[in-house]
Amino acid sequence: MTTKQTPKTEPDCDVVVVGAGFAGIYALHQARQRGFSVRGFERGTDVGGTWYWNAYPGARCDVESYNYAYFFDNDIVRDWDWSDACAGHDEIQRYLRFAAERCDVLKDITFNTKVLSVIYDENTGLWSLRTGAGETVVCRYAVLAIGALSDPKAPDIKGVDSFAGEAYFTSSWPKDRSVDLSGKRVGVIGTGSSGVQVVPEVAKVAAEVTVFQRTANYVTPTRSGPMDQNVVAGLREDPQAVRRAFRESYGGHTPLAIGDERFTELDAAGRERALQKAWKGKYVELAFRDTYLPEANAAISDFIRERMQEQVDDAWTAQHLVPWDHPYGGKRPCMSNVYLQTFNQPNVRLVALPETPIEEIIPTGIRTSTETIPLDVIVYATGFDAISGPVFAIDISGIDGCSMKDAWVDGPMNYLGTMVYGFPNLFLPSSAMSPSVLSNMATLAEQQIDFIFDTIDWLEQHGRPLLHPLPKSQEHWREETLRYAKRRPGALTTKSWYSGANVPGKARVFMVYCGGFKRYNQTCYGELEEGFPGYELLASPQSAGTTG
Ligand code: N01
Repeated sequence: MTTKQTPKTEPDCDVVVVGAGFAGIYALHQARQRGFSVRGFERGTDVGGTWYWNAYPGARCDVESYNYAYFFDNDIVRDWDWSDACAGHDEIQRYLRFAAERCDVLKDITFNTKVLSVIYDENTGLWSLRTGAGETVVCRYAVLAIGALSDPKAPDIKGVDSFAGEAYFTSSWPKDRSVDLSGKRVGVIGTGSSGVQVVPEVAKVAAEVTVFQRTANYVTPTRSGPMDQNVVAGLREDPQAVRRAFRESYGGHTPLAIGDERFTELDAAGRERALQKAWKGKYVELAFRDTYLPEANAAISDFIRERMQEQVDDAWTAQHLVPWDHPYGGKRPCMSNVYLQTFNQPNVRLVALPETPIEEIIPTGIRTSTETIPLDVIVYATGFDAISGPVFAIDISGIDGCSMKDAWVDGPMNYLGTMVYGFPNLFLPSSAMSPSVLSNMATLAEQQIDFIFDTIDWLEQHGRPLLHPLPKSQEHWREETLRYAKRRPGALTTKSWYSGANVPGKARVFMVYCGGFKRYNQTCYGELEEGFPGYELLASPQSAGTTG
C-alpha cells in the first residue's frame, strides 16, 4: 500500500546537487561558498562520477592532466602531483576525492543513493527530489550534475542474457573485487575509446581475445608519459591566469603543441613534412593552423590511416582496423600506442561485424553469421546512451506536469546547454548543446557551475523569481549548435553518439555545441550582464524565507 504524502511547502535546503563528479563536487563547493544550504546525492559509494564507474583495466584520460583538473583553487593546483600526463582512472578518482576533502563537501553528500524523480511543484515554485531510499528533499534550485556519459547503452544483441560465462561492462567494471581474466577466452564487443583501452590489457593475460568490431576508429599516439615539470611549474605559478586562458580558448584548454603553418599555404611536400612532425610530436589532429578545413581534415585522416596500417602485420586485419567510412573527428577518436600492435599477438583476433555480423549470444559464446566462437568471458565496451540518456533515466517533470521526456521527444532542447523551458530553476550542467564532450570537461564543469551559481546569486538579489529560457532562445540555440556542427568535418555525416545514432530509435540531433569555449562563455555571461533577455522570469509563489 502506498501512502500519499502531503507536499512540503517549505524547502529543506536551498540547493540540491545530484552527482559527485567534476561538476557535482564543484557545485557543492560553490553552494557552500555562497552561503546556501545544500544536499548532494550520488549513486556510487564514493565521488568520481565517470572515473568511479569506468574502472576497467587500461582506463585513463586522454585529455592531459595539465588541463583535465580543477583550477579554481590555487592550493589544489599546487598540492596535487599527477603521476602521468594522461592520468589513469584510479588516480583521477583519488584526485576528485582529494578535491572534495579540501572543499569539505563530503559531509554534504549522501552516497549510494539514486535520485529517481525531480518534480516541480507549481504551488510553491519548489523542486522535490525523491531518492531510491525513499527520502524526499525539497529545494529551490536543483543542479543535476549527472554527466553526459553515465547511462550505459543496452548491448541490443540477441541472447545477451543467455550467456553462461562471466560478463562485464567497461562502464560498470567491478570495484569490489579483482577480475581475473588470465588463461581465459575473452570476447570484447566494441572498439570506441573504452574498447581501444581495454583490449591491450585483456590481451596481456587472456588465452584468446576476440575483438568484435562494428566500426573502426582512428587511433593516434597517446600523450601518456611523465609530466613535464616545466609545464607543471608554469601552471602552478598563476593558476587563475591559466583558468582565464582556458575560458578564452576554443576547447577549454591550452594545447601543448600545434602546427605553425597553414594547410592552404603549403605544397604537397610541406604538408607531408608538417604531418610527419605532428605525428612524432603527438599532435597530428592539430598538424595545421587551419586544421578545421575539410581539405586539411581529409589529409590528416589519410595520413593517420596510413600510419595505423603500418603498425599491424596482417594485411586483412590492418585494412579492417582502419576507419574508411568517416573523417577524423566524425566519431570520438582514440589514442593508444599499443592497441593496434596488440593485433600482432598470436592470441588476438579481429572479427569485422559488417562482414560477419553477430547473430546471437549463446550460453557458450558468440555465434556470428559464419562461425561459433567459444568464450569464457564477454566484455561489453558498447558505450552509452549519451547526453540525453542520463536525463531520461530520472523522472523529471516541470510546469503543467510536463515531463522532460515529452519536452525532448524530438531530441534535447535547451538554452546555453543548462536550462530548459518549462523547468524553472532546474540546471543541467554537462548536458546537451554545451561544448561538453568536444571540450575539456573539467573546464566546462567549472564554467557551467560558476555560471549557474552566478545566475542563482542574481535571482537571490532580484526577489527570487523563477527563471527559465524562452522557447525562441532554445530554438535559436539549437540552430546555432547545428550551424557550428555543419562546419565540423564529419559531424553530420557520421553515425556517432554525438547525434544519438548509436541508440536505436533515439532522436537524431547533434548534441554538442562546437562554436568554441570562448564564444560559449561570452554568450552565457552576456545573458547575465543584460538581466537574462533570453529567459522568462516568473514570480515565485514562495516567500522570501530561506533555510540556512
Ligand atoms: O563507447 P563508444 P565508449 N554490436 O560509443 C560498439 C569517453 N571515453 O565507452 O561505432 C556491436 O565510443 C560501437 O560500434 P559503432 C569518450 O568520449 C573517454 O568506448 O556504434 N558493436 C562502438 O565501437 C568516448 O567517446 C576515454 O558501430 C556495438 C563501441 O561499441 C565515450 O566515453 C575513455 C554494439 C562503443 O563505443 C564513449 O566511449 C573511454 C553492438 N550491438 C571513454 N553496440 C578517454 O578519455 C555498440 N557497439 C580515453
